[in-house]
Amino acid sequence: MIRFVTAGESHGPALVGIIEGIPAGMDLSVDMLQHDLSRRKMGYGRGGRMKIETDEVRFLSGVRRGKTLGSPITVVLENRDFRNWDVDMDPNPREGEPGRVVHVPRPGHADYAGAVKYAHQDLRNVLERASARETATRVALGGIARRYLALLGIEVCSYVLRIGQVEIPAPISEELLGDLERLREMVMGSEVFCPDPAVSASMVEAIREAKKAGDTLGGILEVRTNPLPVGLGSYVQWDQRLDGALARAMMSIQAIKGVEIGLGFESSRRFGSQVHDPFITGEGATEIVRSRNNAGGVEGGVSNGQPLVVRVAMKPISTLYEPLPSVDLSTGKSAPATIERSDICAVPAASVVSEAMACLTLAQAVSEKFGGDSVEEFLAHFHASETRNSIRWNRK
Ligand code: EPS
Repeated sequence: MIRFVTAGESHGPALVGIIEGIPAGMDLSVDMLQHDLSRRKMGYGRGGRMKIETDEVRFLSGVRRGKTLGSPITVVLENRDFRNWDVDMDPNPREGEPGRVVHVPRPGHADYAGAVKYAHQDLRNVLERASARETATRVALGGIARRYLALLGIEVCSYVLRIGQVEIPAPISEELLGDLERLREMVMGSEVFCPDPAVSASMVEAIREAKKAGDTLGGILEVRTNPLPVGLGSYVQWDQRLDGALARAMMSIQAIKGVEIGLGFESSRRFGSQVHDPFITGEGATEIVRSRNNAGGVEGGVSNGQPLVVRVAMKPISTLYEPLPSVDLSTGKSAPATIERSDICAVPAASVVSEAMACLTLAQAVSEKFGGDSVEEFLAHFHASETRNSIRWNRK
């Protein structure tokens, strides 16, 4: 079973993540994780913090000489900005030095509910952990999960479909969706990770306008895989459904407000005949294929051999440079919401984080199905299993 936790405050000394359940003998080095960590820092609309952080990852456990040990893997990412916050974030008591306290909650942020819940007087005690800085750790752990999935040939990618009112007008071509490498190149060629260059330019413009107005923007992104093995997840119990696990994983990302699988909400507007994906007999009547993928690769909570398609909606960042009305919790008087340095739009970054969460969730489902303490055992279990779209009774 694969489990993971993260720890660390946004301006504390470091971020830490632990993942266990990755089999022994898998090739793993920090270089393999660095590309995703760099991508997460990119995207037009990010704030000044991204120039400070390098997000270089270090292993503290679980890896030796480039191979996993089967023991828990610990990753650590230093917060370089801590040097500017060492008094405020000092773990030791500091009498008479309260640091930069925050008393006015930002509408839309965890500030208020978190302060009431944990009885904090200083909202910094909430916002430091609620911050999306934590997602750097998820991307590091997601990179480990990505390597694990790659052992089975599973690939995960993502792209941005909408920023505010600017949206890709037509579906991305099937040809491009079928070539994940090319799709990735197109995404990386865009400042906002949108594979359509013209739309990408309009998205950048929309973010620029929002910045000018002291406002922020959200958007929609999509995560997609190549065809998955059949049989990840299960219909037998509510908490084993793969779509349920993916929805939870995506909704756990800061500022995410909606998740759709495949056709998602659109399927509720159509007749069944326009929604469900017909079966077609393939080559030699031993294969079965589908004429479309409205299900997004999951039926009955089980992967069905099609690519997984998950769409994720992100709300606009809640720190506004033209702040909304709020209340100073220390005086009870009206006050504009606190302004903390922040991003204008973090949808491109969220696409990388969503990929990481998809990798982690799929890795959990893969390990549930195939198990294995070593890579050899894991692969032997996989090769002994029925995971292809086949007509079983015709195969002998
Ligand atoms: C964030 C506020 C900003 C973002 C941060 C998330 O941080 P700061 O207040 O230090 O400028 O840059 O994101 C990251 C640091 C990151 O690595 O993604 C927030 O309030 O959630």
